[in-house]
Amino acid sequence: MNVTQKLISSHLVSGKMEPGSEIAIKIDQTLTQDATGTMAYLEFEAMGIPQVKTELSVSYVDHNTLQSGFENADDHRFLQSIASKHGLYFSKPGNGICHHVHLERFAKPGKTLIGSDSHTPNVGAVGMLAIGAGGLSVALAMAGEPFWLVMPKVVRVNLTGRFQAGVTAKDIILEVLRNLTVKGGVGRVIEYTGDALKHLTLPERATITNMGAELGATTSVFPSDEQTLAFFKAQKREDDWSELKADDDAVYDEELEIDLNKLEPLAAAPSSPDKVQPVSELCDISITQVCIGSCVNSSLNDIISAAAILKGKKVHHHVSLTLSPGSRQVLKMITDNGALADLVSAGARVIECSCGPCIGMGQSPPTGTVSLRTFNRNFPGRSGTKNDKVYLCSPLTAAASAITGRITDPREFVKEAALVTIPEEYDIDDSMIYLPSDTPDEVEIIRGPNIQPFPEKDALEASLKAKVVLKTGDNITTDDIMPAGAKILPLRSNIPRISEFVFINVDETFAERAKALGSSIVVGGSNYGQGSSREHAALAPMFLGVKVVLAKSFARIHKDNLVNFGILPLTISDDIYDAINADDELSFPEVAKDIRESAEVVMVNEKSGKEYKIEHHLTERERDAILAGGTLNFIKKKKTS
Ligand code: MIC
Ligand code: SF4
Repeated sequence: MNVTQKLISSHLVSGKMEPGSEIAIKIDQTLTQDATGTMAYLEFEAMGIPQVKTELSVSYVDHNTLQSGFENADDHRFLQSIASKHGLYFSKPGNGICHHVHLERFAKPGKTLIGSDSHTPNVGAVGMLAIGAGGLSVALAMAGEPFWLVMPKVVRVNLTGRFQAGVTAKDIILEVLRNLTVKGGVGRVIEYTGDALKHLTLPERATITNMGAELGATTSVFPSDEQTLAFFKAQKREDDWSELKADDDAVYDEELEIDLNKLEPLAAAPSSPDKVQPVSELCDISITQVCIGSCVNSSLNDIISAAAILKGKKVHHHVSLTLSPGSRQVLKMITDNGALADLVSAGARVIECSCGPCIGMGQSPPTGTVSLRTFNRNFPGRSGTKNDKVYLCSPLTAAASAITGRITDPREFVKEAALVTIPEEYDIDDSMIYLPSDTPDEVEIIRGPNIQPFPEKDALEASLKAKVVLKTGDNITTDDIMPAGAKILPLRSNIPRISEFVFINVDETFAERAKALGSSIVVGGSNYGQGSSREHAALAPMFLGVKVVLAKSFARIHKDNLVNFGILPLTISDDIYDAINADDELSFPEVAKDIRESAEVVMVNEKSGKEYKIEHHLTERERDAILAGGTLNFIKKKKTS
């Protein structure tokens, strides 16, 4: 077996390990972050389970850290109190980005993790099966329920050779994205093998598994080997380590070879992580901003290597350079070893250890200019500036460019290939991680006015007739559906208010029109709902009356979220897509019966009078959820019957 199959088979509770069939796995660990966490805990509360049933569950605060009103601060207090009451660890704001801290302090080879954030696969670096999911799926896992997924194909990415000067782990994942695109990982786990692993440290592996999310992959995974052991020793967690390797005769469904000797510095051009080009072809593009940080590239080594380039130099006068370290551990260590002083002397603006500019929480770039970021996503408008031009690159490319004021090949500054190493000992201080209460009955949950109950939904109607409120193209992201940023993120705990912003950057009349229609349908192209795990991209449209999404294909997490909240996701052919226009009225005369009893749903375009039969591809579990008006309704129904 390969590593993926070993991880799945040791946790399998239902189904067969045949690619494409539905399986359920036992979940050992969960994580949430604040922007998705408040809803996840409200959902968990609704299940009436006093203590989490996982081996470990952690609640992090790292996204909504800008407190420009009461909302975020109130949400933090809610999260802290609910963690204490229900048996969760709580990582305080300032302690770091969830994926980073989880890698340092909690990840364990051989275990499973689901997290309400799409970059949860970050800790696949240690040889665990770590999957991003909607908040409700995480709440269910905390309640002891298994996690359902489609058995993935396993793609082997074989890494050979050694990095040349100026080339890093970020360039590996950009090369994988160039090859496979943002849809190439759908229904797949990306498993890394090869000689080059000997030299690839854990934080470098995490850069690769983290950004595997941009492939649409279920997750990415490395074996647990000597490098893994070295990392666990340095984190003083040697006892948490165990070996996990693929069998010598392991088979894979697909293969990709990458020779590190031939790799050069790469960058993803605006506005998709797979628009990858060699940095050498982008040189001379003038920039106004460089951001170093985000969960994909904010490790100790990432920052030290950027600081080494900037040491003794000054940031170009047209450029604003920001730094957001991945964790307090990293911040403390760059303070002690002088790298922070080098960066500050060069002119860096230091932001706290959080997601920050990555999710548009401040630092939106100036209009019409280029921002160069070490991040993992450059979806349109995500930076908070309309028509933004964000390029994604490695910390070396970022540092070199900050000096010159234009996109710069780091090989202008880095002449020799350096072997990345990790310290023998990291600086361990878990004092900003709080343990759950010993006396949970005495803990009072603190709810500010921002926390609103989540909306109820009725069971699926017997028949449906509704207008197409919006028709979109391919690769619609959850940032398009439910934008984030400093203004909208604080409303994550308040569905009625956040719903006013659905599709606002695509069509600012969307919310108003959808509400006026009462019931409506959205039509999308392929890879609809790529990107984030935010269930608000399903919950808020559901609140506005969206009943069905017709798309050529769906991103995995978003499809689960639609089902979880009772919106019917139907996969349509190119011909059907072409035959539907915005404003058309579509009817589903016997939708509930079709879903209950048949593999197809009948749809009529009332305008043209044409009838279509659409295969719904729903599993039995998904059918039950859709018929009940969502997973939570289904669970409640099951409990009372
Ligand atoms: C993101 O990178 O888009 C986020 C913000 O981390 C999201 C979660 C969210 O929307 O709260 C994700 O990746 O799942
Ligand atoms: Fe935070 Fe950005 Fe990572 Fe999402 S991708 S978890 S917003 S740092």
